[in-house]
Parts: sequence; C-alpha cells; structure tokens
Amino acid sequence: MLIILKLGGSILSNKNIPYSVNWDNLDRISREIKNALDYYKRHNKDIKLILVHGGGSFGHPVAKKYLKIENDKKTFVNMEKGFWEIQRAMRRFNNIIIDTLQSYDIPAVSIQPSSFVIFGEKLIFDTSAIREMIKRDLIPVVHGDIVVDDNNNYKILSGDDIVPYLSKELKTDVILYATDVDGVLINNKPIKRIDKNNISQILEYLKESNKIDVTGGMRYKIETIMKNKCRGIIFNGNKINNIYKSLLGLVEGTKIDFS
Ligand code: IP8
Repeated sequence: MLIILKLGGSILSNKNIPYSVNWDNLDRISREIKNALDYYKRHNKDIKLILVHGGGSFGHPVAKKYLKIENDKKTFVNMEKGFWEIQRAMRRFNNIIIDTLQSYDIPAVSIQPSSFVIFGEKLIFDTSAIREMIKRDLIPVVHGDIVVDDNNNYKILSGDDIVPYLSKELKTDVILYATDVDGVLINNKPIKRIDKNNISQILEYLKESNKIDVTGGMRYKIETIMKNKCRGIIFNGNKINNIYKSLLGLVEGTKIDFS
C-alpha cells in the first residue's frame, strides 16, 4: 500500500512566529509514524510512505517579503536574493523535520523541489528517484518550495500542489492531510464527505484560511484534489494518535473523493 501523508506547516510550527518549530508535535508525530510503520511490519503488511510538508513559519513569512500582488496577479521581485532565501528557509525546516524523523529510526530522505522542478502551465516534476527510493523502503520527505516557472518568473510550489500530483503519478492508495482542524469545517463542524454532489456549495462556503499563507489554504487543497481526480482525508494532526490512526485507515475527518 502506498500512502502520501501531508504534514501541514501549521501543525509543525507556530505560523505567527517566524522560524518557530512546534517541537512537541514534531516529536509526537515522528513517534506515531514510527509506531505505524512498526505495526505494519509486525503484521507482515507492506506499507510505502511519502511525506510532504508545507512552509509553516519558515517558508511563508520569507516568501511574503518577495511577493508582489497587483490586480490579483502574483509576481516575485528581487529574486536574485529571494530565491535562495526562500530555499534556505525551507531547507532549514526540512532539515529539522528529517533529523527528528531519523532520530526515531525512520529512513527519511530529503527531496528539495527548488533544485529540479519547473512549475509553469504544467508541473514538470520528475518522480523517477522517488519511485526508486520507495522501492527500497526509504521515505522521501518532499516539501513546499520556491521553484522556477517557464515564464522567466518564479512560483511557490505548495505541498498541496505536490500531494495530488504525486498521488496521480505514483498511483497511491490514499492521501492523508494532517491539518490543525478536524476536517473541512462548515459552521464549525467537520463535514463528513465532499464529492461531485456537494462540491459547489462547499467551495462557495470556504473562506481563505490564513492571511500569513502565500498559498491558498483549505479551498486550494480541495481544488487541487478535485483537479487531479484524487481521494483523501483531511483530519486534525494536532490530536494525539490521529497520525497513527490515519496511517492505519482509522482516523476521522472529511473524506474527499473525486477518483
Ligand atoms: O505551506 C509553501 O508550502 P505550503 C512553501 O504547503 C513556501 O503551501 C515556500 C512558502
């Protein structure tokens, strides 16, 4: 079974304080991932895992410094410095996450999109190395990043772009989104399921989730899942044991199905 787990930046950091790490969560989440991997091993069941994480308090505040928004159009400025500064912020965050995962004997290896991805009209993201890594039971940890586009500018590649893309390319069984809420909330209650029957009402209802984010929050997540015809579950990764449960298919949240 191939699973992609996205760890939202908001559960791994405090988004309001630049360069802050939520160490308690990072530690607990690493332990829960390890426990789930051990569970599969004990029961002789196969699991292949890819982790994706967002920008959190590292990528977002730095990217914001270089982003100019005019008439709803986003362009980056001063990027001879901005590109490496955003890359560096994400590299630091990714290092901290990988180091913690490895301290639990999880074979986590880093994938840095800014080094090889082009995100223009289409996403050009070669997954050959990731395929070979998962065959060897390594766990690629891919992160949201700054990347070049094909129009002499730059783009933020969100974890929410990466997850459905990899899911489609690698034909995953399920995508898991660990966020800081219980699912997609309507009147503060998580809705059980989103599919083609209720998607238009849901999209109308959703507001942008966070002002500090340079990417699109919950609405964008759902739109990319829909565009890529995937299925997954959005759940609360702040709650103890939810990451473990999600990897065993037992977590509660909002199921999204456009497969
Ligand atoms: O938090 C954004 O990734 P996301 C990455 O998954 C950067 O949207 C560099 C801000």
